[in-house]
Amino acid sequence: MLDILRIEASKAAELIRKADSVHIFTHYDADGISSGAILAIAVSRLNKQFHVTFLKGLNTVPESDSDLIILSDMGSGYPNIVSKIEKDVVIVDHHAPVGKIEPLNDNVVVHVNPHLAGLDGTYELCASSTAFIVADCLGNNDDLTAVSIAGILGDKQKIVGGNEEVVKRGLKSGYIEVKKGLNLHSGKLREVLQLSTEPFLDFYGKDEELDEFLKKVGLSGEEDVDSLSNDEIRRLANAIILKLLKQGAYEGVIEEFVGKKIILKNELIENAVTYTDVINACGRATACGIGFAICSKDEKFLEKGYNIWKKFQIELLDEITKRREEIKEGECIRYLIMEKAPSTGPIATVLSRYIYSDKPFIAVNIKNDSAKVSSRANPKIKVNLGEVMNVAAEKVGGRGGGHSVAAGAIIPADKAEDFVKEVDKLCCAMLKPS
Ligand SMILES: [Mn+2]
Repeated sequence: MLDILRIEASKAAELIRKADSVHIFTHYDADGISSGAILAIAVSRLNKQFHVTFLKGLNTVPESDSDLIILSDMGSGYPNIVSKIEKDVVIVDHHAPVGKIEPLNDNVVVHVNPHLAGLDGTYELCASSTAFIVADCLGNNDDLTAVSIAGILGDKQKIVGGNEEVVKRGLKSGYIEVKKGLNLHSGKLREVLQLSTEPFLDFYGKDEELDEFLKKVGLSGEEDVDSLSNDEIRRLANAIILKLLKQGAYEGVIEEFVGKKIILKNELIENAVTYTDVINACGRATACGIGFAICSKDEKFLEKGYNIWKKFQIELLDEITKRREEIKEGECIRYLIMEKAPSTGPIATVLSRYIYSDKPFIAVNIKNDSAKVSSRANPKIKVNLGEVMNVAAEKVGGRGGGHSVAAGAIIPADKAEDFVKEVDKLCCAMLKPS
């Protein structure tokens, strides 16, 4: 199924082989960091020089002294910028391509994107699994299938289609293993349950509740999650499912964490969930280089990475605890208007998936003149938030869009209340058509 994508990937490989030095510009999230690492490692194995720059977005024309520019996890949506690059360019991206790229002079642009190969780039191929296809054309890089897991999980994609082919290769070559178990972090059970946000079990700062929960399950909390017996895992899984349903979680989250556990046999962090979260936290903490070093198996940075992740997790949990008190209810939505909060998306994701899964959830974060909006729903709620964000934002002089269950907007700060009212109205119209 990846034949057409491979044709473009082999053209990319040809350009890379021709260059003596390569400059990779990549996104700062887990998919960006891991795809950048896959490409950099594959390039370095050909004894070529490489540079990596992490970006929040492609806002200006990237400049470099290297022979070739690679844009990773970005580029497909910015034909005007790509068309101004004064070098040969390889794009390795999975975002929907927009417009037409017109290379300067006789420069060559190779565009490796699942959408252009008739494949699904939303759930079935991310930048890092696409980057693996390019790496695969450059030599034997089967070990990098494990690195691509960080992008697949980080972008909340599924292990189906193209991703599944990449993972299968990893399984076959022994770099990835899938075991029965729970998709929880590794570590001491008590701490894992308390700090977990996927799933969010609402035990943070609630020691007594956690003690009682552990007592019922018949565990002390001092156990290492990875060495629990099958029977203990079964008891723990049942108790967690019950807890999730009681606290209002969306049922779909249950199948995500029960059943399979992905192990990365040769990576610094074997637990795929922890591996992904550590890299993601490094990106969010503007420490992309540390995430990159972990993908490159540089042990010196492992402890730093763990510390960044733990700090990130605790800050997120503190923020969730604080903001929960401030949630308001519209007719058909729940919403939160915050000022200068450290993040918007992660709060909206956790609260909408694990506590308030019955209505669309809108988080507005006002920062100076503008406000950033993140909205979340699940397949059980029949709304299209991408459309809602688009229409409501335009009405107040902003812009928005996205997927049906996860979308965002940027609006003028003084229009936050008007915007929320408009969103409520639009959601009601979709939920209760007259
Ligand atoms: Mn991505």
